[in-house]
Amino acid sequence: MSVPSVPAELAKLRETAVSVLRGNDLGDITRPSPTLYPHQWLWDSCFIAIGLRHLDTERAAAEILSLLRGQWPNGMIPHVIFAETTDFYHAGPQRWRCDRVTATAGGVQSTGVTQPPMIAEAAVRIGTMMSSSARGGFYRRLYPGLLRFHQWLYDERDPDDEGLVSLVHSWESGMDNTPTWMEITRPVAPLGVRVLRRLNGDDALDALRRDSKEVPPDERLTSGDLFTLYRIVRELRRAHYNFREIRRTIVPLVQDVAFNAILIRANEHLTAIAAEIGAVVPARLARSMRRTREAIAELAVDGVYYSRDFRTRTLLRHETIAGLLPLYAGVVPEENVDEMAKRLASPRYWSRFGVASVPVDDPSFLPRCYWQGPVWVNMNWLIADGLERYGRLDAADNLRSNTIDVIAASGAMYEYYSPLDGSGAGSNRFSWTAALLIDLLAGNR
Ligand code: 9WN
Repeated sequence: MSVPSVPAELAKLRETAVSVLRGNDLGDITRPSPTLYPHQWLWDSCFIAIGLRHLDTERAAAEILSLLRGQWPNGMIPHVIFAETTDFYHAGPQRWRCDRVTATAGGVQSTGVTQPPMIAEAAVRIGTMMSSSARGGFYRRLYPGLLRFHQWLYDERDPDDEGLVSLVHSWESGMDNTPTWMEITRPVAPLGVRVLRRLNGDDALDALRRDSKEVPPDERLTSGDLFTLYRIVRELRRAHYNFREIRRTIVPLVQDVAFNAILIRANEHLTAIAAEIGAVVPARLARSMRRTREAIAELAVDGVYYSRDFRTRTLLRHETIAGLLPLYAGVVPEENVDEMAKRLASPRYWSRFGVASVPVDDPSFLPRCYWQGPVWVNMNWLIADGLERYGRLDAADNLRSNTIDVIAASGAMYEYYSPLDGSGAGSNRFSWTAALLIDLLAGNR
């Protein structure tokens, strides 16, 4: 496929991105980073495929279809599908033991939770690069599994038919240590963590963790929080990953605003895919889809969107980037869009480098710590897409070019970037940064 015409220095950056993707390619899946994340992640593969389509459309389609190997009989597509590798991952199959509960479609090992449903978006983007007959073939292979996944989201995770699906672990949100989730998660910390915290000895746990060998611990979530997330996995395992049982445990349950916003967009794409192959979305699912569009309004107060505690129905009033994703969903009433775009463009969120994951004046803001402040390329991509569909073209273009600039200035494909000085953090060979850079440089809409 021809390389789009970009200036020489950007062409070199694109080459770096391509080599990162090649280096992380494991055949028909791409790992998010060489040592930190050596398996396949659901939403990572989607963002990766959106970039890969410019290099090799077939390969991009394979990346998406390979997610179906992990599908559970109940329809869930898991957040991680474990690759056959001896590379160490801190939350590997032994922590989940899902093989005791179920088998997967492809006989692969997986985690017992899901991740933001970006599959339909990726599929449609790939489809734009295909001839109509190739696209039809791709969609026909994907559709049955994708449909069952969307049905599972509602049947399992919206048991009271409210229109909003609930998440059972912050890993499902993809924003592991975002303050909203940490606030609701910390009260269920294991006893040891609570005692150490009282003695102010969180650091004592650092020696026990194994996820911070590639990346300094202060760029990831705290050890106390990590051990709490492990505890929640243990609870989920005991509840057989079944929502009816999970409901009866101490596991925090959140109607996550970003996840539901992504679901809304995914539902639209799923409907378009169905129409193209002459399938009919079952009426029950179509009704749930409509309900989500309406129900997300319940999460807004004075134009600001929050996640909600499923059990208590209270809004988790922490302003984060998650609350901007209704723009991507296209559900912000037109009369509120400018206000939201203004908030987003204020120095609280939008430094020169893209959108901070937590506003810089928030007490929990840390510029280089994971989802507690840094700019993430996938978030910039989603928000720019939303701004564009609302016709805010200048804002979308600015955000896209800032994103390219911050990656260019770092010279590497970092996992995330400080909103204060644009310095890169986390893994420096991160696949979705590479893939989305390639997509941004292609200028495709
Ligand atoms: C847990 C792979 C994933 C991303 C998430 C990101 C991080 C995993 C971890 O890495 O989470 O799923 O081990 O920290 O938060 O968004 O999908 O890149």
